[in-house]
Formats: sequence, structure tokens, C-alpha cells
Amino acid sequence: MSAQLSPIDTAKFVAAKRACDFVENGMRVGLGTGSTAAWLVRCLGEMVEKDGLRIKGVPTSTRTAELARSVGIDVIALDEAKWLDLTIDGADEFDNELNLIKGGGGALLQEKIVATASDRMIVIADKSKHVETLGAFPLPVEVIPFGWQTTKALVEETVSALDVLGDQVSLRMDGARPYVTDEGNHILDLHLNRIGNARQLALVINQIPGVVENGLFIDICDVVVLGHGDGRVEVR
Ligand code: ABF
Repeated sequence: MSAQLSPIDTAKFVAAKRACDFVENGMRVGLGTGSTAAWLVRCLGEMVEKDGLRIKGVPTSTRTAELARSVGIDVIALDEAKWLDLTIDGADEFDNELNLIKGGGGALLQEKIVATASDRMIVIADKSKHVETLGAFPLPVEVIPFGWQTTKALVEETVSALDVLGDQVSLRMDGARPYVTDEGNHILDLHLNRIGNARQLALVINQIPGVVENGLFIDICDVVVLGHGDGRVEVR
């Protein structure tokens, strides 16, 4: 399959394929969101169909749920699974401590809940996601619709006082309308350029009234499976 793929898709595919080696029969598996996670879902679907793999898949978005069902994965809700053996998901950035920025795909809330409710979390990514310091990718922050402009102003005030390089905060749009998450919330994207203290920022941001969750995944990821355009794959 990787023969016809572009280098970036080859990288995503080989990372997803390698991550399937961690999936065992009978597991409850969190299924991530994004293009790399979509490769994972397809690979798992092939294992279900051809190898008789039996897993329960817990999706992190409606689009992942639809894809998983379409490839024959037995999809259940997190409340039914209660706890998961393993979650495999993409990321927008990961640093050398395996801390992440996630949420570029707008699913950070379910992704963080599912990843946290798992014995193990594996990130699958291409090498462009590796950074020395988090922050070049705008940090997504999910906020409730009520008073979102006030929440945005409070976020701006907060980040301007922290160890970050940039302080521009934008409302994520979906065409001419504000983006709406699976939970009916909006997303603010924080253009911080460089986050000096991600652990502190994650705690401070979530204290702001109206903020539901942020896209900093601190001490959640256990393993990164890194794919390369030439087909090589590394496990970190
Ligand atoms: C998802 O994977 C999001 O949290 C993140 O934004 C996305 C990365 O997307 P892709 O794999 O398409 O680069 O989990």
C-alpha cells in the first residue's frame, strides 16, 4: 500500500501500521482523530476483517466513529468501556518529554478524556510533529459558547502575563461561522510561538471561567511511533 503513497502519507501509514502491533485481541482501544489516526482505523479494520482481530473501539470524534464502523470495528461508548487498555492517536506537536499539543482537528476534549482513561497512550506521527519546545502550533482551547468573547479576553489577559513569546488569540472559524465541536463548544487558538512552561500554562488556562479544556497533553503520552517518508519507523 505504501508504494503509491506520498512521502507524508507513507510516514503516517507506517506509523499507524506499527502502532497496530500494540493491539491485542480483546482490548478496549481508544481510536484517535485526524489523518494519521484514520490510517490506524483502516489498518485495524483490515486486521478485524482478515485476521479476526476482536477489539472494542472507543472513538474520539463522530468522524472517527463513522470510519471505524465502516471498516467493521465494534464501536462502543466510553461509558460502556469505562476504562481502556490502549489509546492510539495523532498529535500536532510532541516534545522530547512526549508532552503534546493536540486539537488541531477540533477533538481535543474527547481525545484528552479517552487518552487519560487508558492504561497506555501511543501517539502516531510523522517527523514534522517533533519539536524541541511546544508552541509553534497554535494551542487549541475549547470554550463554552456562553460569553465566549469574555472568555477570550480573559485568556488574552492570562497569556500576556506568562512565559510565552506570542499572545494572539483567535476564534476558530468554520467558513463564515465559528467552529463548533462535537460537544457544541467553540475553540480558541492561542498563537504563542513558544511555550516556556507548558505544565503551568495547562493548569492556568483551565482555571479561566468558560474554558472547558486545553490541547496541552502533559504526562499522558507513553510512546511515540514516528513514521518517515522513506518507510522507516521509530518507536520512542
Ligand atoms: C488529532 O490528530 C488532533 O488532536 C491533532 O490535531 C491531529 C493531528 O492530525 P494529523 O494526524 O492529521 O496530522 O488527534
